[in-house]
Amino acid sequence: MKIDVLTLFPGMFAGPLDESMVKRARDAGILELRIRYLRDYAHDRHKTVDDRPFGGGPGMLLKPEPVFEAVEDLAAADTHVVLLTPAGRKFDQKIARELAGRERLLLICGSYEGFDERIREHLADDELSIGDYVLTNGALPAMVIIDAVTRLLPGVLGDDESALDESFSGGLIEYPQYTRPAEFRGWKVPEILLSGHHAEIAKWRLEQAWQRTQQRRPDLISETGAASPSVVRAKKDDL
Ligand code: 4GY
Repeated sequence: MKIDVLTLFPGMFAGPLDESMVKRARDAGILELRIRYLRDYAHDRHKTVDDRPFGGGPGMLLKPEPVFEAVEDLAAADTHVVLLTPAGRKFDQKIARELAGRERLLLICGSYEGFDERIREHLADDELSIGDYVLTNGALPAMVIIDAVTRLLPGVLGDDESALDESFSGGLIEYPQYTRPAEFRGWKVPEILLSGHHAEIAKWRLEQAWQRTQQRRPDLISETGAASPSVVRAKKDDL
């Protein structure tokens, strides 16, 4: 997969994308990632990328010309062009899977108070938000999306890890997990996990995941596309 990022703050990307799984994916050639500096596409003496909003109001907007030129330079016919903005549809695991299936992405990071509407209207295929808060710019959202998408690319996760990915308690939050020692500062690991009864353990985990999800994230159960009670019951009956 090829991902280009268009940003005014390329320096922010040094670090997070050079570590861990994303680094592995890049080194293996599974992910080809390029950070592009928007100012390189401004041609006046001051490399201007922003301007004041028509009609007045506070702050500055990203002006259309550099962004259009950059996208025309960087995007191929099969490139999915994504604008990062709090006004976009909310990014989640389902969208991560959708993006992981694309050949090429171009992520455009917002800056200042926003963008000229023509960028949104005539360049973007998609607008995504990582959550209902306002950051100083779109660099962190871009990195969040790259991270979530990269671990879904074939060959990035080991077989053990990918088998775990949402397959068992799909759509629910994780069940409690423990490792050694079996007793730590007087706190014991639940007996069932030490029993060796695999079917009973699976049942316990599903029950725990289900209870936790009901308590902490009821939205995951009622929302379409997430865990439905019938799906969870069906899984339980399988055990
Ligand atoms: N949240 N999800 C986000 C963001 C910065 C003002 C528009 C977000 O995706 N992007 O907060 N971006 C803002 C700053 C202009 C972009």
